[in-house]
Amino acid sequence: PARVFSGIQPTGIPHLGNWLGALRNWGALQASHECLFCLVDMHAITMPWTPAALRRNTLESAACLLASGIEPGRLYVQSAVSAHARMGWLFDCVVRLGWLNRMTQFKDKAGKNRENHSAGLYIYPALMAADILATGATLVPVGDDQRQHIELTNDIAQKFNHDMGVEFFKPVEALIPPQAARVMSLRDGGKKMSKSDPSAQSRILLTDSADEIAQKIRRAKTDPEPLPAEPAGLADRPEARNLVGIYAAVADSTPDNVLAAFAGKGFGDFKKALADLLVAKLAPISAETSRLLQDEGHVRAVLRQGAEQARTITDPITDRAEGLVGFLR
Ligand code: AQP
Repeated sequence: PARVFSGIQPTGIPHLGNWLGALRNWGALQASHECLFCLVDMHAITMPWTPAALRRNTLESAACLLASGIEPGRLYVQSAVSAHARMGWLFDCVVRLGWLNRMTQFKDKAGKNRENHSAGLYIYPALMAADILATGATLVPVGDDQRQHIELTNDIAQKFNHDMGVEFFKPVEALIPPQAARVMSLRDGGKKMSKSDPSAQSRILLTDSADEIAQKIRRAKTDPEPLPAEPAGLADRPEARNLVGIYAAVADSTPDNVLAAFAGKGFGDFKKALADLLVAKLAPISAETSRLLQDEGHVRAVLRQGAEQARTITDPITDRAEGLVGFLR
C-alpha cells in the first residue's frame, strides 16, 4: 500500500478543524497504510514565536495526537530528522519565485505587511514539499486549505525529475475529507478555524473541558432564523452552515440527515445537541492528553523513537536526491 505522510504545526493545541480536517483521518489510515506523522516545528518558526511556548506546544500537541489515536513510532518532531532541512534546501533551489508568489496562504498570513515577514514564511511550501517527498509518501491527508500546497509539491517533484532527467519522485495525492474539510471560526463564518486566531472563542480545542465546549457552542455566532429542512436553505448562512457541517461530520452523518432531524427548530435546541455530541467525542481525547502529560519523559521518548524510525526512511531517499543533484560524497 501507498505510504502516508502529514504534519501539523505545534503552534498551539490542535482544534476541532485540525481534528475533522486531518487528525481523525490520520488515525483511520494507520490500519491500512504505512504512516508517518510529524509535528512540523520548523514551520512553526516561520511566524513570530517564543521558545518556551514552542517547546510546550510541541509536547502538548504530541500528547494530544497520541491521545487521538496516533500510534507511537509513527509520530516525530520535524527538526529531529535532518532530511527535512536537507531536502528543503534542494527544493528552495527548484521552486520558482513565480510559483511561491501565487500561494494564497502566504498572502493571507503576510497580509499587507509583506516586507516584515520572514523569508521562511515565504518559502514554507517548498519545505512542506520536502516533508512529504523525503518520506516517499504519495498520500497526504490534509484539510482543504492545503490543496494548493499539494499541487505545488507535484510541480516541484516534476521539475526536479525533469531537471535531473529521472523519474525519482512519484506524484502525491491530497486526501481531503468529504465533509468538514474546512471548519470555520465560531465567531465568523467567513474565516477558517485557526490556532492563531486572537479569539479563543473562535475555536474548540481538543483539550477543552465539557463546560468550555458547551459555552463556546452556546456563544457561537448564528442567525435568528430556525434551521431549514434542506442544505440549500443554508446557502447564505455561513455560520449556520458551519455548525450543521460540524454536527454532520462529528456524527458521521450528512447535512441532509442532520437537517431532517432539526428542521424548524431554533439554534437553542441544536446547539445543545451539538455541544453534547462534541463533549462525548472529545472528552476521552482530553482525558488521555492530561494523563499522558503527567509523564513528559514518556512522550519525549515516544517522539525520539518515532524520529529514529523516520530517519531509516527519509535518509536514504535524501541521500539519493543529493546524489542526483551532484553533491559529491
Ligand atoms: N479550519 C480547518 N478545517 C479543516 N482542516 C483544517 N486544518 C487546519 N485548519 C483547519 C488542517 O489541519 C492540519 C494541520 O494544520 P497546521 O497546523 O499545519 O496549519 P494550519 O492549516 O495553518 O492550521 P491553523 O490551525 O490555522 O494554524 P495556524 O493558526 O498556526 O496557522 C492541516 O492538514 C490543515 O489542512
